[in-house]
Amino acid sequence: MASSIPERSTAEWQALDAAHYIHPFTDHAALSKKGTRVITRAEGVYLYESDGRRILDGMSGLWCVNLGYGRRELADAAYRQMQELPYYNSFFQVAHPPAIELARLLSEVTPPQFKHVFFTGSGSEANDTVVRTVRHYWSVLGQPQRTVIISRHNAYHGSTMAGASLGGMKPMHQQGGLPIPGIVHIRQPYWFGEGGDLSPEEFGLVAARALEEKILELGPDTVAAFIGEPIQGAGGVIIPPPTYWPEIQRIVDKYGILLVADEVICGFGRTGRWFGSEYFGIRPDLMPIAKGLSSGYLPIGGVMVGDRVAAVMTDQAGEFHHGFTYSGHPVACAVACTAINILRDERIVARVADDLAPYLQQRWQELASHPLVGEARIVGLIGALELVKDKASRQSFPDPGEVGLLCRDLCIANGLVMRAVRDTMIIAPPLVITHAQIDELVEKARLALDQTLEQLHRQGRL
Ligand code: PXG
Repeated sequence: MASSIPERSTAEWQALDAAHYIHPFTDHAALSKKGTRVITRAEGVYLYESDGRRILDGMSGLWCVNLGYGRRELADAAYRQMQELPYYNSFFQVAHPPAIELARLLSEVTPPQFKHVFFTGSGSEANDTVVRTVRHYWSVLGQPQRTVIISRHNAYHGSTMAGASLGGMKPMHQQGGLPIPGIVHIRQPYWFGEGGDLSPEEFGLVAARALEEKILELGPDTVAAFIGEPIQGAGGVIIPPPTYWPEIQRIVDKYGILLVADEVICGFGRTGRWFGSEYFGIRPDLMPIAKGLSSGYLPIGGVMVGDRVAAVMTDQAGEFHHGFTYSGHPVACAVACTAINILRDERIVARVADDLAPYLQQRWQELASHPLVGEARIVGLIGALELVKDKASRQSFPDPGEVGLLCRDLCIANGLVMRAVRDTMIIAPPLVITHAQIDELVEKARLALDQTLEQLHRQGRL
């Protein structure tokens, strides 16, 4: 049978896109002026546009294609499973091998307290599942008043009602009457932007103690859980000072509240450890996962449920009235099993820690001396550059976001996808990137920084 996706010119795709397709997180008036960029194929760490232009994907798609593009084994796993059993559910006391095998594999690669998983179709659904799980948990334990979940400003936990509420993105809250009740936010551990004269270590403690202050303000017996990304991704790759997470762990232990580490970005090797929680030495009770779980090849997410919660949910809770048509989708599970096996067999997480991360770190830090860069920070293969008006005082530009966008567009023109979050440039390349490709990434980033600086001088803005 011929492909259902016909050959069309770039202009034809753009016209059809403008006529029919509502994109996520997009201002369509602005898009239709420019025309969408059309990506037609990809291989390894490179994307190809409809006109054949090659671009180094410094963002692994949307923080997910950790194994790079074009892995035949993942396509084969999907093809085989589609022929064997393309769909069945796990609702009515049934299951199928791919979901059971993936649950087993996850219990092996996650920290020891995790032996159970609840599957979802995405990271957002995983975080909706978190809200329902923690409230149900406390209710079963006879503490139904423990409903409040504490999160952080500028966190990202998804775009469903609960996911966007847990997130701390103001523009998202302003659309649709969010957050939903019972979700409150504390400050983020963003030393570069908010640390003032404090050292990173001092600031880390101050930011963590905001959790204790909030717990005391609300009343400890009303608080169900604290949720945080080990490193905030969409918020601008905010790497907390080393004092932050240990202090958070102390506080959640002291008040007995559940700790949720959102591993949707940090999970599956991004930090050089299997999970960001391991990098920071914390012991979460729940871990939402997605993205790298299938290396982005098919949509799948889940919540790892730690022993403390699993004991209650599996023994005392009766029926949990929650689930999705695609919870544990067999094809997505088969692909995820293969992705995990590739990570293991090719020792990719260790290679990130021992080889790729140290090399990228060294090259990334070279950019710190650029006149526009106020800070270059990186852990594993996730990093950021803070673009500033004045390096010494960490003074930002007057219209946050403008310079970042300029730099991002110049990166793309040079053949590199590097994202801008306000004036913070961020990268999270595939975990299979080579040294030569790291060199290419850094050189293209440097060129874009130089061009940005030149334009700012020309416009008299520096
Ligand atoms: N948690 C975290 C930490 C995420 O980064 C989600 C949950 C939600 O996952 P789903 O699969 O529902 O998208 C995410 C998603 C960006 C961007 O602009 C980041 C995400 C999604 C869309 C855009 O960086 N992260």
